[in-house]
Amino acid sequence: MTYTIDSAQAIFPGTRVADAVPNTTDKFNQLSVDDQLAFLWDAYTELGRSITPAAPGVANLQLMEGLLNQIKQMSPEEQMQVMRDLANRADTPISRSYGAFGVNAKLGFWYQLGEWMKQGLVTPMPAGYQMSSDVKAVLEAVQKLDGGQQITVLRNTVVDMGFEPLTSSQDEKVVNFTFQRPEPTSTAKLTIEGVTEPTVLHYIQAMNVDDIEAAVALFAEKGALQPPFQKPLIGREAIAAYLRDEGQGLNMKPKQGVSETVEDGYTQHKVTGTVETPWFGGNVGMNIAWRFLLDPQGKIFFVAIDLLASPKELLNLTRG
Ligand code: 45D
Repeated sequence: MTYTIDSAQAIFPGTRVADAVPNTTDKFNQLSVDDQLAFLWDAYTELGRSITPAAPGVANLQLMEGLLNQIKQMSPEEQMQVMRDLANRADTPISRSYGAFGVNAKLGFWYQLGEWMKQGLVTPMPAGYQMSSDVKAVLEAVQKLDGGQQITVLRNTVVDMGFEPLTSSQDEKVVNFTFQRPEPTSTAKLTIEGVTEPTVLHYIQAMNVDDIEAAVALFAEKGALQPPFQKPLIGREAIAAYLRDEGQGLNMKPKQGVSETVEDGYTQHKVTGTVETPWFGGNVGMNIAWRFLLDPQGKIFFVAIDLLASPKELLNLTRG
């Protein structure tokens, strides 16, 4: 048997991912638009406190300065309408501009609006809004999640906003929104308890210095990368575009793993540990598993990145 991307997805089937994240997102999507904005504002005033101010500070917001200033100058009613349009994915000029932003640009855009809301320059809520019991239920669901899961829910809502024409692709995204690494990454040799496979070690090392090219070169021509809760991205070009948008500034701290030879010279490796996003730095460590399948040439045929259900899952290295 040779592997296909489909069959590769089933390696290490005992891995328990954080289903609570898509479940909570579904509940969120069922709220009315004003309830969604109220939920987000509430969740953000809690979680936003642990955003490291240095992160957006070094990210370049000039990219969308025009758009942001336009919103700042609007009346509170107009500002509310912009936010409703974004949440509704309405086809408006602002919603289209936003839809063309990469993930970190979208987060940076809202970060700036959030700062202005705190300063009273942008309105956070519709006048006279009363929180519905539906919102309270979703807020309670979110409070039960761990920090990594909470910031993932928040991030997904930000990513889903705005209008994207069906023809838009990753390459057209405004991706030159980069982070400066606060401190040079340690040059100490990376070790993962239980895994010595060079391709796996090189992958993590390359990502930890934002060397996307080196990381992508480790993939097979038709290799695939499957981000948390998403379908696999297939081929080096798609993977590179994705990693340039979403993979920069991450601090990957793999701890332990397991390796084994499977069929036809393929090998599989499961590695667990934590990943920090530049937005939250050491304040939030996401519990992550990487499930690698390497081809007989030692190239990455498939890797899934999973957000784990609980810290206990970090120790689940069984093959079954
Ligand atoms: O008023 O090996 C709201 C890959 C509206 C690559 C707002 C990876 C209301 C390969 C929007 C709420 C990338 C897959 C205001 C590994 C409102 C690989 C503002 C994994 C003000 C390991 C909201 C990477 C704001 C991972 C400003 C797992 C919200 C990365 C800000 C995960 C939210 C990164 C932020 C995550 C959330 C980052 C900044 C989950 C950031 C989350």
